[in-house]
Amino acid sequence: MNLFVPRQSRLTITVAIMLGLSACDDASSDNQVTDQKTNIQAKQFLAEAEATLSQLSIEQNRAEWIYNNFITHDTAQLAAKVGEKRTATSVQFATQAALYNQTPLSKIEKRKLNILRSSLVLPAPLDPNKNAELAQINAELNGLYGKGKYCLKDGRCLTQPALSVIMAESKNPALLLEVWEGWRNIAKPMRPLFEREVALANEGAKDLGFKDLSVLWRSQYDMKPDDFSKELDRLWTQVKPLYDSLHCYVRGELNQEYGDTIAPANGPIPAHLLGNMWAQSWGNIYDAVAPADADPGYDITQLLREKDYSETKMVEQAENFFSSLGFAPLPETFWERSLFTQPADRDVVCHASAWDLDDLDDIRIKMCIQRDAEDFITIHHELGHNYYQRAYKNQPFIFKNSANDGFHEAIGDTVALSITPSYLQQIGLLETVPDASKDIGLLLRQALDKVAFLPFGLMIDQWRWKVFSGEITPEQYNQSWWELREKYQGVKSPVERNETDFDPGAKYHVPANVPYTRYFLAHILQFQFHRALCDMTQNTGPIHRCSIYGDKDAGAKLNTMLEMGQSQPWPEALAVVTGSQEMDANAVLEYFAPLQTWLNEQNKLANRQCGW
Ligand code: X8Z
Ligand code: ZN
Repeated sequence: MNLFVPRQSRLTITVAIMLGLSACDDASSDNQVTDQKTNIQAKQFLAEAEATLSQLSIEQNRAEWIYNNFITHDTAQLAAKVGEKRTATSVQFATQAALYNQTPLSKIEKRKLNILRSSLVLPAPLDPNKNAELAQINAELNGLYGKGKYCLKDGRCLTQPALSVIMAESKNPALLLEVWEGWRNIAKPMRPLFEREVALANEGAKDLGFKDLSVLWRSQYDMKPDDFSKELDRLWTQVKPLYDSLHCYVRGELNQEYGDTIAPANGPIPAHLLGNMWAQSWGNIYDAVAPADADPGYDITQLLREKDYSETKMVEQAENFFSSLGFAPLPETFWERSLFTQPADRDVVCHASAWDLDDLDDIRIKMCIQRDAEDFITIHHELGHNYYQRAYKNQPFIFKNSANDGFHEAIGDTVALSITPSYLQQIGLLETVPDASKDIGLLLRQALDKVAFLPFGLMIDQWRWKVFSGEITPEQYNQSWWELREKYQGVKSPVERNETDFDPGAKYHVPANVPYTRYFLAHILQFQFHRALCDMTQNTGPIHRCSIYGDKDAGAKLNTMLEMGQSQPWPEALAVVTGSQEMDANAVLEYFAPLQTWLNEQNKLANRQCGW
């Protein structure tokens, strides 16, 4: 098999290197590159790759920023054009990186080459026409999501943030169902585009020597792809009993609220009743399921409104938290260039994101902030990305990333775990800190967001990996989606679905092609980070009452890990903060231990049959 390698003499590569070797496989005797590369060539190659890619990255960031803030036909074309160029170049470098398998290299060089080879999430085939087609599809899918609207029976046409407010606040099951179903109409036209995207990206992954895109995505964790899958199973097994208890309790309470017809006492929970468009986190139904005698008696949404917090003030408050840990304030340009509120006059991608335009200091967020608790937490989440980006800005380009993608998603959430009652009191949002008798309420509120999320965080890529590997065919897209939703989350569609629907496309990360397992990892890691950082503070109470607010030592420890970027395997980075090299869901279990006991008691008292 001949492989076209630009700017190289033609090289013969055995089929073994083309197929099935993951990025963490060391050079083996199977990988026979006829033209042995020297270490000097490797150094030159890496220098060229970093210089070229870093320039292209900035160019693409700017085009994407404009497209995401101003969705039009023309901005889509400009974004696709730059995407095409960047992907073609990245694919070239990734292909060439594989040629140094037998070259004597330092650890750092080896790591850089591995990252170059395996960090694409949407690899294009070598054929330039197919690359252009893929870039076009990618931009189109993003646009379809960003422009998505549903016009209600009452005549109002709403975009995603407004529809989500209804899902969060309404207790009218007919309205919830209408909005739930209506939003999913935006995804139907995505189906053929997605199918083609998968075919092209799979071909791209094969061109790079991976069996399929699933193997490539799972090759980004410093371990063999199948070992990574096993690692996920292990973590999920650890937390599943806690999830089951929560599911059982919530289903019972919803049954009381809505009755047997709408919310049956057994089986999976209908997905439109959980306070969220995707039933991914359930904090918004806290009121409906709250324990009567342990409610802490405050609600952050209400507090923000009472104190008249503007969107900007919400961001300033989050910045203040990071400043209290010793992080330098955000630059002026952050405030000038970020998007905080949804513009009335144009389509934008409202899904919250954090950006690093120049890979140095031009950090920004883009969000259509709602003045509620959920978005107050999300702002911390986004700033976590920005502080991470700024912390690793002095790393070489290839290492300007998080230890693994779960780390990037975990930092802001870790900080947000410190939004405790006493923190809220310290910043003047809350008058009185509820006493220990209200802990179950506090923990339940947190579990509805964090524990409920776990199976959702896992199932999205369980679905996508099977799609990529061909185990799920296009004719089974929607049915298999709901099978996995039921298997992992114990939720079901409230209405009959069929294969003209494409429900995965109604979740941002599918059309945007953002891997999702990162959020599952983040939901485990953030509790490990929180526990470890709390151990450094004066905190003596339970871990869920601990806030690291104002603790410069904790901040410095966190920063040490952030500064490393992706320069070391993630277990090393994890050990910097936690002292351990293992991901471990015990921190989640410890945090929620009193709640789990309470949930089990409640389920027993109410004689509930758990499971689905
Ligand atoms: O997409 C996000 C962030 C941007 S990275 C807002 N999250 C996931 C989601 O919204 O589905 C954060 C939690 C999970
Ligand atoms: Zn994020």
